[in-house]
Formats: sequence, structure tokens, C-alpha cells
Amino acid sequence: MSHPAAGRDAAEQHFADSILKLRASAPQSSFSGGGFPGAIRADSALTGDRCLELFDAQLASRHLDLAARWLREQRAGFYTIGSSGHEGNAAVAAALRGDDPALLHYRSGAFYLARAAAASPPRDGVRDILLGLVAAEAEPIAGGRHKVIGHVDLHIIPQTSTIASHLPRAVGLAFALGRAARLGTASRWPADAVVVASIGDASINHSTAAGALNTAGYCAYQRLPLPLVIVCEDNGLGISVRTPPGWVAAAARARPGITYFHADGSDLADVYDTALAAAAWARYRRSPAFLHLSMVRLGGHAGSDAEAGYRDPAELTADMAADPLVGTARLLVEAGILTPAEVLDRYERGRARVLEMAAELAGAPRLTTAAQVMAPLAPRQPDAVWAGAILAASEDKRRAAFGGKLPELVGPLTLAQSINATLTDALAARPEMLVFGEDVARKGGVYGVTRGLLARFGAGRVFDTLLDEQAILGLALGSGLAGLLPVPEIQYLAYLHNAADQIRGEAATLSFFSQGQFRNPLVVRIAGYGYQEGFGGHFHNDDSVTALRDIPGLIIASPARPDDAAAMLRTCLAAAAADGSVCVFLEPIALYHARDLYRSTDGGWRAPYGPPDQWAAGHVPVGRARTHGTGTDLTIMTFGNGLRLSMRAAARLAMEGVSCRVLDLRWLAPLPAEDILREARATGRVLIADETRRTGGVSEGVLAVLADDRFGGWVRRVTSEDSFVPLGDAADAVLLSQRQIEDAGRALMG
Ligand SMILES: Cc1ncc(C[n+]2csc(CCOP(=O)(O)OP(=O)(O)O)c2C)c(N)n1
Repeated sequence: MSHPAAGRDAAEQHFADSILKLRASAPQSSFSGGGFPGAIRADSALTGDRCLELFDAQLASRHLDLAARWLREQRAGFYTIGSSGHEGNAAVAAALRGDDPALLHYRSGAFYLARAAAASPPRDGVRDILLGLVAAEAEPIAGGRHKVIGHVDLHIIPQTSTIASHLPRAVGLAFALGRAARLGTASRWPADAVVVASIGDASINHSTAAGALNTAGYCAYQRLPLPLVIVCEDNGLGISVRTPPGWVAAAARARPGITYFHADGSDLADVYDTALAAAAWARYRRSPAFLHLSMVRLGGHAGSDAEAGYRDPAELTADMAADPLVGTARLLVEAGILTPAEVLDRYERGRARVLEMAAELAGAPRLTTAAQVMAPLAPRQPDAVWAGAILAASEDKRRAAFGGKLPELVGPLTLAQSINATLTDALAARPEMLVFGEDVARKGGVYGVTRGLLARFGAGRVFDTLLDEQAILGLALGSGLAGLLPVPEIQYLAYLHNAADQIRGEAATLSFFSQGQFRNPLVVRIAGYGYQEGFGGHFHNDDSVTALRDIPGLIIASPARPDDAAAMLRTCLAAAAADGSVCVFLEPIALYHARDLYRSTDGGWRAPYGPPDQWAAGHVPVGRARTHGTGTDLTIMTFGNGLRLSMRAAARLAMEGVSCRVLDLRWLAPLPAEDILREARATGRVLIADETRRTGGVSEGVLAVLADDRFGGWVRRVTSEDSFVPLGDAADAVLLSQRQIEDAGRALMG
């Protein structure tokens, strides 16, 4: 291992040269016994003391970037995206309160260090960041799973690498803080907190950022409280692509409802004063502020980036002249707080400290087993989930919520009615629960599933959102973080896909990257699947669950029958509340209003709604299937619409002397492996009836369960085609049919 102090790069040399050129003024007049309480500059609220503290954070952040590169050379570090040039964000940290939740850009080293140093008791942020660089198990937030900027005590929520993906959540959190307080929900953050979220200049062009800014403005426009500061750290580049000069200001100023602030990122006093103004705007007006900081990027995008290939030398030199470290040194020297020699001495001492610690931590223990890595992915406490699933409001409250007509007394319910009753019961029992989405409130949902909830629980808990799935999920992620229990609705499965990263990259990773210290309790209801008799074509008959099935830790519930739906929804809500689980609740549209199973008027697809004293007996644990029938010749494995088709097919086959049992998987993740294997062995013949596509569909997962366990019996599968679902009768040509199930059953018996 080479000595860490070896080698200084051009920026370091430039820094030293610039400092030596500074002209020291007389010592500051307000100097008092080792402190500098006076303003660092006549027009600024930044004191000399604060400036010195922040300067130390800035210096340490710079040295951490150098240490990251050194660690990489030693093959001991795994991350070199640095904060050099962005160290002015230390003053943003100083302008906010230590308990204002922060969701930060990856160049926020100095912000982190400044907040850590100001915490009580202070934290050694340098150590935290170094542990992140070497992927050490002891790193306090991600525990060696990623180099993220975050700490639960510092109220910094770790972000993924997907630029801008944290903004919808930030908007959601700002939206939820006041709401949580009004609903009396315990939250980590006080009701007067301000959410701060930072991004780069290229990132503001991302549709996720554009959507989040739009949502923030949309809320502010309606005077909904949204205490949010969005910081755009504008270095003029997105890796190698230039942001047109003036674009960030033009784009941000044009946003209705969002107030624009600008500061020179290399001038710490300017950043501090402007950030104070932006934070005050957000805190007291409860309205979003956009804080635009002009910055430079020093040292390339990351350690591996040879920026000389796309930037000319004059540009690189100009950036060095705007080095924020030189800017702060100038403030301190001109205020008479430090001499140039003292600045350089401070720099060198900081460098030695960081590099020594880097050498010490280079070999820190890392995660070694899959079990260690995966531990925070999906914590499951079945007993707590059971207890939560039987939680009911008092009899009086229930009566009031149901307008006197308790659902257990009104006779059998359809799937839609059953979900509606379950949501009503849950809203009555869980004051922290919210229901929202497009058309869910006034209209009561496209299919009436949320009908009446607004009238029963009010607009504080049941509300219509703007038409943006990404924003809906962002509101949910922020609400969950704030202590609420969000139950957003995505109107159709096909419309999840443009926003799926909010589930995949954000919701599902939060526990992983924070070792469960931050959680995302969430139950997303999604109406989906096909069989709407040709109505609506692909976008209303989408059956692509594959994009969800591979998300680690995600729970996917797929109820088909009204009684299962009620119990499974209660399980999902309890899992979200108890374990912070991220749950997707897939509702088959075609079965919402189905009443019959075999013959018209047989009522076979409706079911009575169990009163609370029956919920314990009817509890459905996550990942447990349900078997219909006791046939001994053939096991049909299915889910969703496939259950109804398969039960009908089974009745036909029974008339031909083939006795079937039908296994409703009920959960697509985790798949009910134990039940699949048991029911496969019960007959020795398995027919998988899968309404999703043949390629990548659910049947592949079921086959894998059987193959992994060396199931030796007969297996066959029937699925929908690898096609989008067309309009009209042509839909039947590509969707799995009852006839196909029957034929396959006969073939298996043959
Ligand atoms: C959604 C997404 N697309 C692409 C990338 C790859 N990527 C990482 S950083 C980056 C540039 C971001 O530039 P900017 O927002 O200006 O931030 P800066 O790095 O300049 O601070 C890109 C394209 C990504 N992380 N996420």
C-alpha cells in the first residue's frame, strides 16, 4: 500500500498558489478570546466562528475526495464520485435546522460533514464517509451495501444513484409532514420541519425531476402546505454534456408556485444568506423554494472520468479559479481570522487526518455472505402481522364509518365491495392511513372500489391527486417516511410502468440502504389483468407483473375472491405497518363485479364479509396459497382471473371423471413454494394456468419452484400469448381461455 500522503494533483497545487496570493488584513476587530462572533462580511449573517467550522467541513470533504481516489488505487475503495467544487453546500446545511429531513445529491460531502459536526453530540462525519467508500460493514447507514450519504440521527435519508428519483419522495415528505401532525400521527420530524432535496443541473431535465417540480408547484398553487427547499447544484455539466448557460434559472423561474433563489456557490457567505432566506420562505410560508447554486466541478465527474477529453484547458483553469475552498479562505483571510499560512496549515492538517484515517479504515471488515447483505431486505414478523391484521375499530366507530350498515350484515359481497369494506374498516381502525390516487375520492374510483370513502373519512385522508403516477407513488413514499400508512391507487397496471422506479429503485431499496433504519410502509393498490371482454385494449388489460416480481423484498398480493381480498388486504396493511413492507395489491378488474361462478345467478363469486371476530381465523399469512377442492388426479395452479377459469374448467373435467384440485397462489411474491410443492405431490400432475405472458410470466416462477425441488410428476402450462392485448374479440385470441385449460388437463391425463 503506497503512503496516502503521496502526490498532489493540479487542483491542490492551484489551491496552494491561490492562497499564497491572498493579502491578509488586520485581525478581525470582533476577535474575543478565541472566538469570532462577528459577521464574516459586513452584509452577511455568517459569523466568523461558523465560517471556520464550515471551512473545516469543506476542507475535509475535499480531502475525502482525494482519499477516495487513493483508496481506489489501493483496491480498497469502491467509489470516487466526489464533492470537489460543491463544498459550498456546507452552508446549506448550516442554514437549515439539524432535524430538517434531507435527501441529498451525491456531491454533498460537505453538507454531511457540516451537519455531523453541528449535531449534538457531534459525529465524526469523516469516519462515516470513509467507511462508506471502503464498503465497510460498520458504515452507519447502508452498512457496506452502497456508498450513500445518509444517517438516521442526522435526518439524512440515503438516496439511490438514479438521479432525481428522490425528488417525488421529497415532495411527498414535505406534503405529509403537516398532514401527519394534523392527524395526530407520531412522526420523526416536527410539523415545522423543512424538507431539503438537492440535485445537479443536468438532473433537473429528468422527467422525474420535472414531475416532482410540477407536483410541488401544483400543491403550492392550491395553497397546500409544502415546506420544501430544492437545491440545484449547477456545475454546468452532466458528466460531459453541457447545460445551456442560463437554462436552470430560466426553467426554475418559469415554474408556478415555486420561488427562485440564487447564490454563488463559491461564496460561502452568499450561499449561507441565500439558503437562510430560502429555508425561511419554505418554513414560514410552507411553500416550495428553489435554491440555485452556481458551482464548479473539480476533478471530473468521478475518478475514472478523463474530463480533459471533452473540456478544454482554459475551462478547467477557470473552474479552479472558482474553487469554493479558495472562496472561503478569502473570506477568512480578508476578515483577519486566518492568515494565508494558517489556511495552508489547516489544509495540510486536515489532509493528514483524513488520509491517516483512510489508511486505518482501508481494511475494515466488509459484508461477506448473502445472508448479511440481504438481512434488511424484507424483515418479516408474522406474529406482529397477525396482530395487525386483526386490528379493528370499536363497534361504534365501525357503525359510524359504515353509516350504520355493517358489511357483515348486508349479505355476500363482490370483490369490489369487499375491498371497499376492508378499506373502510382499515381507515376506521388506523388513523394514520391515507387513501389517494387519480379519481379515488370524489368519483370513488373508476370501478367504484373507493366509493364513499371521502364522505366517510374526509379529504385529509382520502383525496384525489394530480394525474402523475410518479407523483402518486412519491406522495406515498414521503407519507410512509413521515409515519403515515399510505394506500395509493394506480388506476391501471399499464400505467405503473412509467413510474415503477418509485417502487423498484426507491421504496424497495430504502430499507436495504439504511439497514431498516428508514422504512417505507406502503400498500399500492393496482387494478389490472385482462378479460374485460375486449374493452379497453392493452392499456386496460395489461398483465405484466414481471417487472414487479424480481424486486427484492417486494410483496405482491393477487387476490381473486372477495373473502381472500379482504383478508389479504388486511395482511398487507399489517405487514406495511409492522415490518415496513412494500406491498403491491393487484386487483383483477374483470372480477371486481363478478357475482357468479358456474351458472348465472349461482352467486358463487360473491362471499360474505367476516366481522372482526372472524378475522383471526381467516387470517392469510404472506406467501400462503389456498386450495379449492380435494381432487386426486390433477392439480391446477393459478391465480387472478385464472382461478375462476380454472374452477370452471375443473368442474367440466370432473364431469369427464377427472378429479381436480385448484391451487390459488394468491401471492406472486413471495411465491407460496411450500403449498405449490405439497399440492403438486398430492396428485403428481400439475397444470399451471397463467393469464400472464408465456415469456417472463408467473408460470416460469412456478415451474422453477417445481424444478428446484425435483418434482418428478407431470407438468404442463397454459398461458396467454407473448402479445399485447388487442381491442374487441381479438383479445380472446391471445388471452388464456377456459378451453385451453380443459384441453391441457385432458392431455395431462392422457
Ligand atoms: C436516471 C439516471 N440516468 C443516468 C444516470 C447516469 N448519470 C449519473 S450522474 C449523471 C450526470 C448528472 O449530472 P448533474 O445532474 O448535472 O449532476 P453532477 O454530476 O454534475 O453533479 C448521469 C447521466 C443516472 N445516475 N441516473
